[in-house]
Amino acid sequence: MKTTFELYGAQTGNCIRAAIALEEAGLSYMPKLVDLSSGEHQGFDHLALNPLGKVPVLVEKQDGREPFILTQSNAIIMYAAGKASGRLLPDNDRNRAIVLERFFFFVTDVIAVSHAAFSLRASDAQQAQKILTDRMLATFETAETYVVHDEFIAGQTFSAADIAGFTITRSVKSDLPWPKLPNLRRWFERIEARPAVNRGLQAFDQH
Ligand SMILES: N[C@@H](CCC(=O)N[C@@H](CS)C(=O)NCC(=O)O)C(=O)O
Repeated sequence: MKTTFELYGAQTGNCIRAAIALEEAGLSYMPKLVDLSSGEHQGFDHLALNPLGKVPVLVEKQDGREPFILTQSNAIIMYAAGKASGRLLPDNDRNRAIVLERFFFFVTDVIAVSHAAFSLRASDAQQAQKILTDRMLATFETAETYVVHDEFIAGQTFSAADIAGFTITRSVKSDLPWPKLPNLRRWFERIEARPAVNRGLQAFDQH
């Protein structure tokens, strides 16, 4: 049965994480650029895919079946992992649990706090924004401990935890206290050099 994937998205951390997961899982897909600046994500066609009017959205098409539509970047990463037999999530229970522990560390303790701080940017709540930003930046000292002895965030192999860590590290790169994070710096450069990561970073460049 022929299967095709389309990934609707834009040049944002959530979309790039989804694209990197598909790339690292070895799934070929067609990136579909959604123009957020013109409000395309609030148009009829996009709302039919995601009534929340958000990206990314993954659409899986198979001959003779209704398209399968999946929203939420983290669900897309997990779906890609399920199709990649051990490449993003290890088969071993304990190894998988550690990957999930660190994946959710980045998703809930770092990315969510960063988004909360960002959402206050246009408000008068500058003090609250600073508290959240400082708390988010401080979490990178925990991330540093993950890569003191291991090459990747959750052990000796690349995983979904590296994907979650990479895009947020990239987006706050200029604000991080790098002298305190020497192992994290080496990890970041290692991830940045991966061909699949590079393809994911460029997925929404010119499509
Ligand atoms: N929790 C969602 C968040 C999706 C989200 O907020 N996407 C942003 C781009 S990163 C978006 O579509 N923004 C347009 C808008 O909210 O109007 C996910 O992880 O996919």
